[in-house]
Amino acid sequence: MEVKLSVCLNCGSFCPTLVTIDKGRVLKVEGDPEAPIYKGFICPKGRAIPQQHHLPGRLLHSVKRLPDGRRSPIGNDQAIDEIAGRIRRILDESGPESVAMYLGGGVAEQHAAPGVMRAFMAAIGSPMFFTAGTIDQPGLVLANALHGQWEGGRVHPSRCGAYLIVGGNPVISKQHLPQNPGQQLKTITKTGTQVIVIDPRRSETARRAAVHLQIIPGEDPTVLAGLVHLIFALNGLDEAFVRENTRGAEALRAAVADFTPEYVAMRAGIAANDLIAAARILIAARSGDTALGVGPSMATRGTLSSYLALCIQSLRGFWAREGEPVSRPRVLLSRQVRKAQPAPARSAWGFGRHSFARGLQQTAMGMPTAALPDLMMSKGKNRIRALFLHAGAMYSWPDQRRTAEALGALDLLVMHDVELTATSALAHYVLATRRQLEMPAVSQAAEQIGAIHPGYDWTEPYAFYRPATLEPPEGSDVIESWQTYYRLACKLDLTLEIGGTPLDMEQEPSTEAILELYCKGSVVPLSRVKQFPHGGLFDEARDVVGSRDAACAARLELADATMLSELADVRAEEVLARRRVDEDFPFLLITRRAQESTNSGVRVEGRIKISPNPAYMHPDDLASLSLGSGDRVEIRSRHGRVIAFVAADSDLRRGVVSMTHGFGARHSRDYDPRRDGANVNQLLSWEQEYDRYHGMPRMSAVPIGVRAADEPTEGPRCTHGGPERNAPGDA
Ligand SMILES: Nc1nc2c(c(=O)[nH]1)N[C@H]1C(S)=C(S)[C@@H](COP(=O)(O)OP(=O)(O)OC[C@H]3O[C@@H](n4cnc5c(=O)[nH]c(N)nc54)[C@H](O)[C@@H]3O)O[C@H]1N2
Ligand SMILES: Nc1nc2c(c(=O)[nH]1)N[C@H]1C(S)=C(S)[C@@H](COP(=O)(O)OP(=O)(O)OC[C@H]3O[C@@H](n4cnc5c(=O)[nH]c(N)nc54)[C@H](O)[C@@H]3O)O[C@H]1N2
Ligand code: SF4
Ligand SMILES: [Mo]
Repeated sequence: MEVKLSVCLNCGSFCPTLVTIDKGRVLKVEGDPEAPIYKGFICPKGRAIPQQHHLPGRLLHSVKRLPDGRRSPIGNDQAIDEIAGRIRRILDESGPESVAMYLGGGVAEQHAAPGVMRAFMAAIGSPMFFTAGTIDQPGLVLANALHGQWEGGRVHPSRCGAYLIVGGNPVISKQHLPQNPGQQLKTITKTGTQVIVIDPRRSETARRAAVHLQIIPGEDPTVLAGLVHLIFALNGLDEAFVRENTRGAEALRAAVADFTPEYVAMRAGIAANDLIAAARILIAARSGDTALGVGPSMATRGTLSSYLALCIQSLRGFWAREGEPVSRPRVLLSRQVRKAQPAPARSAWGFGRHSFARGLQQTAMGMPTAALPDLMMSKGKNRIRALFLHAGAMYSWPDQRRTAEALGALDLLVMHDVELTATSALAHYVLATRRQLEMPAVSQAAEQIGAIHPGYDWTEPYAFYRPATLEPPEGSDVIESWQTYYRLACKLDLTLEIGGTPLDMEQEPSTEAILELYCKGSVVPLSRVKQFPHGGLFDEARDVVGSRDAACAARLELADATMLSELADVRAEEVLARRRVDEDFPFLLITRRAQESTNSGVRVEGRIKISPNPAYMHPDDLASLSLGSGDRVEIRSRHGRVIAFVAADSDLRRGVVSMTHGFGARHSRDYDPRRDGANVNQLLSWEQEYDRYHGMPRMSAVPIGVRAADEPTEGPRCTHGGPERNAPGDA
């Protein structure tokens, strides 16, 4: 028996762990008490790694789907040979744009993969690289472009007097408080940070807030505009900061003039005094920060909500000033000079590819995922014929039926997986993949995400490197995702480049060598980080915000024309028509993450109790429908229906139903809502009130109806007869 240091990759927290192993069997995973920052923290998903690792249905060999639908095992060398042949033919016949790649949650544990995936696409000359970023919080990135960025970065949490959390629940999701979030929240509130939470649910995070605005879903732009209005009305501007660093304050003041506390309260279903209390916290604080989760993003108008949050920060001067600590110090990335000055606004769209259905286009967040199903089903020249898919699309994309149709229309679908899921069951080739304990991991992965999304990374100069903890099972033939793309490139006579350095295409590099290349020029050399097996804090990477350039004339934009015109639309619209609730669809469905799962990829069956995804409702709403906790229900939207079961949750606003995504019928298994959990994405459509630019549709604040459903007479049944039915030949 031995105990090895490792790290959990089941979410973006990267908790350091101690793994007890006996003869290749993982017996126990605990938090590492000696690791800095985390203080031994670990959640149930980390403790369940032994069950996850020894999943009974694990793919130990790749499989190929035969034309008649049966599957046969195939060696990885043979599989890659065949895939290369098919890709070469598709490239010859239809050109590079007919080959696409989608990077989603599937690569979360494959730290070497994203860079090699991008290098492969660059080498074949295809721009069709899509990511989950456009069904997550694309508005954060677009709003940053429109507002301009403060080069000094955000305020370090230890200095925040106010912290505004909008539609996120870090205590469970860890997004925005990525290390031991409960402890982090306790520490900041103890040292004087006042937390404001805007959420239709009294979430685990909202419970600790000084002010909780329990709004009607979808009203974030209204409430944020109301806060901006009050900052002006109560003379809460940081006048010097606004004068020196922004433009458009007067236009913004005019644009929010009608978002009075009375109007906002009436529309968002909150008390005007609570809104005023929240504004007073923001105004009284000398410094602060805002954090947006997926709630406002999925309820549409995520760019506008993100933009208004940035405006609040700039009106209040909530940015790291000269001499203050850099809030996300770089360790395994190269040093970035941080100055106390604005970088000017830039285009968020309109610069890239426009040739997508419904006017969708490439934006600052990349290619629009919403365009992918259309492209796969296109009969035209723009058809995508081959897709490398790293995600649980059948669970996580809106409209499962369309997803199945689109994936089914491909000439070649290649997936990596650790088991056959409803998604990988559709692939022509499923490449059996190494699991997290079988690959090295490095904190740079989170630093990279943190450079795009402020909810990840560390606010101290922390870094870790962990070698693989154990070898794959004997007799298995499993691969890492990056190796697929490297080996395909070799067969296609392509040279891959990482950061300008060509890879050796004769001798396959090790994963370590790939990670070394990613860390080239980092503030702290990777070799030094490797000397700290528990992970370390690297004081030489601490940094302070430098002074402003004398010549800097850039300003943060408070009055972007598109944003202010969207805000005017919000104020002018008929609220109930916009909300689209009526007699048939009286409830609003919202998102929530659960402690026991991460998206569709992490659902460990066995020791921990799986949350089977109940539809949470307020007890009074249940009573009004004569329903009780545990009752089976049919949930309908204007686009689909699912069978689920309800549970009482008095923390919800009335009229709201809260469920988790990523659940649904498992491959080759009849569907039982109490065991599998309903797939909420069957209720969504790509075309429902989609964002004009990046295409993300309405995925929260979705109007639904709920009614009692009969219990099945003879055990579980596949109620949506969908594509996740057994493929012919499955045992
Ligand atoms: N209704 C609703 N829908 C949502 C959301 C929501 O809040 N509500 N959230 C959205 C958000 S924010 C996101 S980020 C997406 C996340 O959704 P996805 O991007 O789909 O991520 P996962 O579901 O985690 O994908 C995990 C799956 O990827 C596949 N996979 C591919 N390559 C690999 C690999 O190399 N290794 C492994 N282990 N698996 C691989 C496996 O089938 C695995 O089960 O969902 C989005 N969908
Ligand atoms: N345990 C676990 N952790 C995860 C994940 C997971 O699946 N499980 N997924 C990871 C991923 S991919 C992501 S992107 C992050 C997401 O991290 P978060 O954004 O923190 O995720 P959620 O828990 O879905 O929080 C969304 C919150 O928004 C609220 N909400 C819903 N609609 C609205 C609305 O219209 N307005 C407002 N103001 N609030 C609304 C919901 O009640 C909920 O509390 O989490 C990551 N971490
Ligand atoms: S799943 Fe849990 S243990 Fe694993 S990294 Fe996330 S918070 Fe830590
Ligand atoms: Mo996400």
